[in-house]
Amino acid sequence: MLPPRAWYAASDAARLSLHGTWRFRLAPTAGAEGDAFARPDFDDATWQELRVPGTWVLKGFGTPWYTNTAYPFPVDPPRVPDENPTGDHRHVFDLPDDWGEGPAVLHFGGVESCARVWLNGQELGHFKGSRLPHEFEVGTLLRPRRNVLAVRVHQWSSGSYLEDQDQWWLPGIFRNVSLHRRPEGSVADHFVHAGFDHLTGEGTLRVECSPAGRVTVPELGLDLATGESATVPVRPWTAEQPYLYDGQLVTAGETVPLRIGFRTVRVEDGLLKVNGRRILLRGVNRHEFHPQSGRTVDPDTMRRDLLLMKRRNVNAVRTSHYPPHPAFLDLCDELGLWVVDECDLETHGFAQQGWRDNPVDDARWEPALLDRARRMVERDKNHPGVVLWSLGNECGTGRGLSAMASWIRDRDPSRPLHYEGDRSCADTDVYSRMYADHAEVERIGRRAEEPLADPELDARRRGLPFVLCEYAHAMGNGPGGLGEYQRLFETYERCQGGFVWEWIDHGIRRRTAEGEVFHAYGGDFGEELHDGNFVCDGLVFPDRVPSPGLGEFKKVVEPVRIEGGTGDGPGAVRITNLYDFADLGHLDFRWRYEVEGEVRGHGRLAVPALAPGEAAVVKLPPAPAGAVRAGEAIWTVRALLAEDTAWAPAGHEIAWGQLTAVPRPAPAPPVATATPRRGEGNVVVLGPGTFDATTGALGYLDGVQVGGPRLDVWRAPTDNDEAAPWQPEPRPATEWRRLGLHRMRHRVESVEPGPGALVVRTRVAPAGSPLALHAVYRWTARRDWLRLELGVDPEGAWPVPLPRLGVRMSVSGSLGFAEWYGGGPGEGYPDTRAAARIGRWSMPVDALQTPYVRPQENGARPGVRWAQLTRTDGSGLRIEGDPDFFFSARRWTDEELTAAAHTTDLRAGEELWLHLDHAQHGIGSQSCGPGVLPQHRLEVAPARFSFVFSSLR
Ligand code: IPT
Repeated sequence: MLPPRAWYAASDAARLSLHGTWRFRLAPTAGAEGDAFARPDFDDATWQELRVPGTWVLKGFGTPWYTNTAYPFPVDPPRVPDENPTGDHRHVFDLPDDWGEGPAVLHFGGVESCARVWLNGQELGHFKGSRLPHEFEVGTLLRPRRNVLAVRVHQWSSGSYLEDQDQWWLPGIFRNVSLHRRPEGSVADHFVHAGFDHLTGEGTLRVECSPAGRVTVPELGLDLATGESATVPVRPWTAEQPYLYDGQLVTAGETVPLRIGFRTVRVEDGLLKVNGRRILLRGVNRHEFHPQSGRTVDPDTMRRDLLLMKRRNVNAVRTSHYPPHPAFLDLCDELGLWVVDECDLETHGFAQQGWRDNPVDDARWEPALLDRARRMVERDKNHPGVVLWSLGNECGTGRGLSAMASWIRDRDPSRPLHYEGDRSCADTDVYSRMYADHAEVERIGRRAEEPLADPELDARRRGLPFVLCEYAHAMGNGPGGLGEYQRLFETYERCQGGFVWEWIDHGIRRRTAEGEVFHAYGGDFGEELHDGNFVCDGLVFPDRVPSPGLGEFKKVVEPVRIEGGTGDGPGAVRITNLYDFADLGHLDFRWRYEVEGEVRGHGRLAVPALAPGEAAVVKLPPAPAGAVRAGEAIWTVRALLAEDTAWAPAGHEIAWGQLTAVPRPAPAPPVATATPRRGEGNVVVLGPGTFDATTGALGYLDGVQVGGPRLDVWRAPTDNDEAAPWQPEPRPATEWRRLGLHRMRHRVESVEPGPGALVVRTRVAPAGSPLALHAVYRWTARRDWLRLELGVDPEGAWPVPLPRLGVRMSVSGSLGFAEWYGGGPGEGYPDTRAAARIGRWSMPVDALQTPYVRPQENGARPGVRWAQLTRTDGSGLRIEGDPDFFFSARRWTDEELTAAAHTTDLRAGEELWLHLDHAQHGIGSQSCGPGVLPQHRLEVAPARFSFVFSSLR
C-alpha cells in the first residue's frame, strides 16, 4: 500500500477506469467463503452481476439500514458481529495496447467499510477508512490481458466504530476504482501553496513536489522550479469571485494540470478572515446522497447540486461528515464555495454510554485516527476552496483528536482547524456549536458566553471566531427562525454564520405494490433498530426538488438587502451590500409597481456599485400615473445578475425587497341587507347561504354544497412540532395530543336567526378537559355574498400554544384551481415567510401541496387578502379575509394527513378541504434545535376575524 498523496483529476499519464459490471456474491458472514475466489481461474459463472461503483444493498442484495447515533451492532469495540454481510467482487480486465510497462497504482476512492484486495491471485492487502482513498503499487503484477481483480468487502469492521455518522449504512465499493500508470519520474506527491497578500495585492506561489520539476502559469508569466517561490500581482480566489489560474506541473515523467487559486485564510483579531476580510458563511451541510445509488453520486448530480446552491445564495459547504468525492471539491474551486473539509470520523454511539471506551480517547486507536487525518489532508490539500479542516463530527473529546490536530497543524499550517465536539476548543481555531438557540448565539456574539472552568482555555475560546457548524434543522416543514439567526450574524462580527442541517433528504426511492414512487426512510426495510425519518432533514427533497426551506434560506441570506420603510421616505429604498468581497457592479436593479398584484409599471433602477458593507438610499421613480386609486399598491425592487456567470444566466434573481406604496384599504364593512328566514326543511336561509337550523352549519352557498366552515385548531404535526425525543419539554405535538386538540368536540349552544344576522354560538373542547374555546359565528349577507365574523374566546388557563386558529370547510373537488392575492408563490408560516412575496398567484390545488417525505402540515400561503377556487369553466368560490389570512386547500383531511407515513398514503377524496387560518403557530426547528421563538408562538387569546364568501359564475 502506498502512502497517501494529493489527488488530481487528470494528467498525461495513462489511467484506466475499472468501472462497470463486475461479478458479485454476497455471504451473510465474514468467514463463510474461503479465499479461493481470489484465484484467477476461479469459476464465477454462478455469481450475480453488480455495477461498480455502487452499494449492493440498493441493488437487490440485502437491505439498507438507518441509525442516527446507535451502532447497528453490539458495542464491543473493536469487534463486530458474526453476521457481517460480505460482498465478494471479481473483475477481469485487459490493459490498453499502449499501456506500457512499469509502475502502476491501483486506486480505490472509497469502499465501505473494509476491503481485502487481490490482483491476479496475489493478495495486495486490506484497508479501512470508507470515504478515503487507498492505493496499491501493482505494476509488477499487471499483464496485458486478463487481469483478475478480486475484492472482498465486509460491511462491518473495526472501522465501523469510527464511522457512526447519522446516515444509511451502505456497504460496497461506492467510489472510483482505477488503474494509474506511474511512469518513471512521475509525480509522487505535490503541494501547491498559493497565498494572497491583500495589502500588496500580490500572490505567492510555491509548489512542493517529489520528484522535483517545473511549474508554469502562463497567464502570470511564471516559470519556476518546484520548491522555489514567486510573488506577483494576482487576482485572488474567493467564493464570490473564484478566480483560478491554469498552470502546469512538469516532472521528468508526468505533466499535471494545476488550477491555482490564491487566497490566505487566517484567524486574526478574533475573526476568521480570508484575504484580510471577515467572511460570512451562508452554508449547508452536505452528505453524499442519491435516492437510487446511495453515496455514489455522479459528477452531473454534483454539479447540479452546486449550481442549485449557488443560485440559492449558498456560499459554503461543510462536507458532513467525511471528505467527499474529490470531483466535488474541484467543482467548489471552480464555482466558488468555502469548504469545511471534514474527516471521516464519528463515534457518536459512545455517547449512549457516557463516552466510556470512546476510541478517540484510547491510544490503541490513535494510528487509525492519524491515518484518517493524513488521508484527508494529503488528498485535498491543493484545493483553494478548502478553508478549514474539520477533525470529524460528534466524537466527544480525547487525545486522539489532539494527535490529529497536531499532525494537521504541522503538515498544513495554512488552514485553521474546526471540530465542534470539544467545547474547550483546545485543539481548534474556531468556536463551533450545533443547534445553539438564538439567545446563546447572541451571548457568544457579545463574547459573553458561559465561561469554561479553565480560565486560560476560556480566555482563548472567548477570542475565537464563532460558527454554527449545524443549525436550522431542515427536517420536514421548516426550518423556522432563520431570519433571526441571520440578524445575529449581521450584528455580531464574531458570529460568522453557519451551515444549515442539511442539504438533502436521504429518502430512498421505492415503489408501492401499485407502482407508485415514494421515498423510504428508517424502519421501511425492517431494521430492528432505527431512527425513522430523522434521515430526511434536507433543504431539497430526495429527488433534489427544492423544498420551501431552500427558498426561505435564499431570501434570508441574500447578499444584498433591499428595504423600504426604513425612515428614508416613502419613495425610496435602502440598498445594502452584504457581500464580503464583491461590489454591486455585477447586478442590475429593476423596479415594478403593482396594484392588487397587477403590474402598472416597471423599469430599471440606477444603483451605485456599492462596496461591501456600504449602503445607499435610492429614490424610486414617481408612482405610475393613474394607478393611485385602485387598492393596495406595492413596489418590488429586484437585484438580478447583469451577466452570465458560471452558475447562473444573466437575469437570475439574487435578492428582492417589497415596500408598500398604498396600504390595503380597510375593507369597508359590507352593508348587509339580507335577513335570515326559515327555508323548506330544517334550514335557515341567509342571502346565498343555506344553514342547518339545528347545527348552524353552512350547507349550501348559492345552491352549491359546502361543508362548514367551522373552527379548527389542529394541524398535522410537523417534524418540528413533534420535536426530537431528547428535546426538552414541552414538545408541542405531545402537548397538543395530551390536551386532545386532534379530537375537539363542537357543542352548539344556540342558533339564533336575528335581525340582519344569523348568530351561532358553540363551545369547542376536547374530552376529559375543562379547557374550551367559545366560538361565535356571526353571519351576515347580501344577495351575492355571505360574511362570517368569528369571535373566539378561550376558557381556562391554556398551557400551550395552539397549532392553528381558523376555520376548515369542504367544497367540491371540482374546484381544482386556486388563485390568490397575498404571500406566495410557495408556502409560508409565521417564522418561514420571508420568501413569500405579496402578489397575485395561481396554480392547481395539487401544486399547493409540499410533498414532505413524511406527510405533515404544509402548503399554507401567508398574508392572503383574497383567494379563489375555480372549476375548469371559471365558476367557483371567492373568499376575502379581513384581516389577511393563511390559506390552504387539499384533497384530504388533516386527520388523513396526520395518519399518513409516506406520500403514497395520501389519497385524493371527492372533496377539497380548505383552511382559512387567522393564525398559525410558528415552525421553529425543534426536530433537533430550538423551538418557536416567542414572537411566533400562537398563544391562546381572544381573537376576531372575518371572511366574505361569494360565488364566481
Ligand atoms: C447532529 C449530527 O452532527 C448530524 O450528523 C445529524 O445527526 C444532526 O445532528 C441531526 O440531524 S447531532 C445531534 C444529536 C445534535
